[in-house]
Amino acid sequence: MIELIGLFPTRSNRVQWVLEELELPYTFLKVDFKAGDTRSDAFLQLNPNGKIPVLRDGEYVLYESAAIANYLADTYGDGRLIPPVGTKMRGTYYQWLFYCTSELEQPLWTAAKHKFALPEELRTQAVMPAVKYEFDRAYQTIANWLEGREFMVGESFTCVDIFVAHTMAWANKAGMDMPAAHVADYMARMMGRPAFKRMAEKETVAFSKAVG
Ligand SMILES: N[C@@H](CCC(=O)N[C@@H](CS)C(=O)NCC(=O)O)C(=O)O
Repeated sequence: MIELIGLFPTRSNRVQWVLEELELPYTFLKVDFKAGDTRSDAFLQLNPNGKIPVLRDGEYVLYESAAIANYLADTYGDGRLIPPVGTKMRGTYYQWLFYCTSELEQPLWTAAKHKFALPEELRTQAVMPAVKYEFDRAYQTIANWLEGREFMVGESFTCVDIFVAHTMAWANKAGMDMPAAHVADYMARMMGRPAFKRMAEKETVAFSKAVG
């Protein structure tokens, strides 16, 4: 049985979206890092970094959202969500997946760390102009690439679309400027997918149960 360990809304949504796209049965164990759940001995045995998401597939444990997404697509995708190994398309897929996690996401994570994740004495607002500068550059690179394209890679939906749409949604929440209309259309298309809606619905139900 597959178990996703994470929290809504965090990078664990990327993994949950993959699970929903592949229509795999899974359970979702919620852990709240703000409440210290990810610092317990039991959690640190799974991920010594004390971070979510973590995936358990039987005895097998994996962390890092991009690694988990690739593992799931390779293992259970049956040709869906990831181009075949050894093709140029797979190379392009890796290019954008790594670009997303190292260039597009990095300034957002820097901003978040200086807002809440770092110890208070290490936080500074002085990083914010660099955050904006770096995000704008990465956003523009992706906006240029998306011009005239339906998906980030090739002619079909892949994990890269999940990562880019998730990260852009994060940027939106963080108040970044994202002026390109075709990027907004792309995001609306990605978030209009049945798998995304199923994930959002599950979260709404779980959230209302938790607060109700
Ligand atoms: N590169 C990791 C980043 C994981 C990460 O930083 N997760 C955040 C939540 S989105 C977290 O667990 N933060 C808790 C902390 O930093 O203590 C991935 O993509 O999985």
